[in-house]
Amino acid sequence: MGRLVVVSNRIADPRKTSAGGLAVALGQALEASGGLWFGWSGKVVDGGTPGEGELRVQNAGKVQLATVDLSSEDHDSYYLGYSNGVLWPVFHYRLDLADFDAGYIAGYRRVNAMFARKLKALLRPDDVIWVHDYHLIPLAAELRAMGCQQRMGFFLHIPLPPPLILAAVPEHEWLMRSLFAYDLAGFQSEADLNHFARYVGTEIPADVLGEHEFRAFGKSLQARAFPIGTDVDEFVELGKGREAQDMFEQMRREYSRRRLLLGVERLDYSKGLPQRLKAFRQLLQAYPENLGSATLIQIASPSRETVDAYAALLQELESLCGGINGNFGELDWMPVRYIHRNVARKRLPGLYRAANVALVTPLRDGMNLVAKEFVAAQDPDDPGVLVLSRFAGAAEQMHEALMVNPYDTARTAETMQRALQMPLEERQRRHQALLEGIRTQDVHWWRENFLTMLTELSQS
Ligand code: ADQ
Repeated sequence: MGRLVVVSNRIADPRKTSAGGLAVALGQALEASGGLWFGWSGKVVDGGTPGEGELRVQNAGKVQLATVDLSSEDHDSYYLGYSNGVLWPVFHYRLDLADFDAGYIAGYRRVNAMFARKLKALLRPDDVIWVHDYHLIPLAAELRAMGCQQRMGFFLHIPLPPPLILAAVPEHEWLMRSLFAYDLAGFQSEADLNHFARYVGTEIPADVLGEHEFRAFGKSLQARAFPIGTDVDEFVELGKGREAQDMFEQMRREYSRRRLLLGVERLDYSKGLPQRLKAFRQLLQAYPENLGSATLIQIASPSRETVDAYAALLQELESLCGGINGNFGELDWMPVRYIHRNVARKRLPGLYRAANVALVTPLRDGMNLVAKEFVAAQDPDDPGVLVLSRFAGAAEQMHEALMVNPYDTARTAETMQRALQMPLEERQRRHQALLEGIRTQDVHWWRENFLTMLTELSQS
């Protein structure tokens, strides 16, 4: 394989622990090939020229990190507007929250074109280019228009909705057409791949050549599901560190007389937080033996708060938490601890391990790595129980979790109760099977699968 070039909206220095499993896994592949990671610097230049941004290249070990700034106008239209105001809600099936402002698409195209221009100057002929996520769908088409012949793959980290939902995006044909500039498109789940195949079969003039091969606009495209995993070994190691141990001991001390349920996510409407809180309220109502004991720790880190839908969600959550604590709480017991902050990655394994039950109940999620990290962090002799939404991509793999429909409040509460009461032997059996699964299909497996397929295509 030639040099690997990774392109994503945000980049991370893979040497830092805060970077997370994905960055570490990509970092390893980049390091092995002396690769390049290209993306937005995170910096917004007030009053900067739209479609222009300063390029900076620095070395992080053997890897080159190349970043570009965004003007405030580009940030508003490309990032907040089109990526997070149109694609994120629609791809999570939330047409009601999409803001189809006609001005956003221009910014989305402009930034993709600018990234392509800046990146092209850094490319070598035998590079293999791997583009990540919904911010950058048209990047390959922009590169191809400038004559780039390199192999290019794309991976979508979020779900791909069914054709008729996708078709609500005014530019859906253009978006899907630009996917055909890649050689390989990867999705999180078989369900997403199936949506893609149906879209291609119905919405554009295309030939479905096989289960994984499609031809349209004079181009062939391979498409497959590559479910992303977590770096299990890295996470287990992190769990042995002082920060994680301290966290675990602190939680166990503080909640020695309680049963802990835990939710960890970015504050996002796709994660099903209000539905979860309502189910927890139902748990307290329907199973009073939990009063004075069951405690939900809900970590929801701040995310995209300038977008309206997020401000509304924040208010709803605060009101639900206040209602539950006010109605059920005692002087010495608060049923919900809601924390609107990030938890340092080094402490996360300790928090997961201290919990009796993890609630991973998104309404829609590409994969959900919290589910996998929770399993990786457990003590195999006394593991916690994973309650998982059937609408997370992870549900296709993690069959031994307790599956729920997060819209069904009564059944979700019943499942929380079942999780809290599960006998040790059943917990161990389920955990062992889950752990085996996430170990076999970890983030390195995911990366290798994708890159092997992309490079094999290169040789054909
Ligand atoms: P996210 O929507 O961000 O990612 P997820 O996969 O659950 O969702 O989490 C990604 C990482 O963020 C995990 O490593 C997790 O530990 C960390 N994280 C989340 N909330 C945190 C918090 N409050 N404090 C500290 N760390 C936190 C998108 C898609 C997912 C897909 C991933 C990877 O939406 O479906 O699984 O990309 O492809």
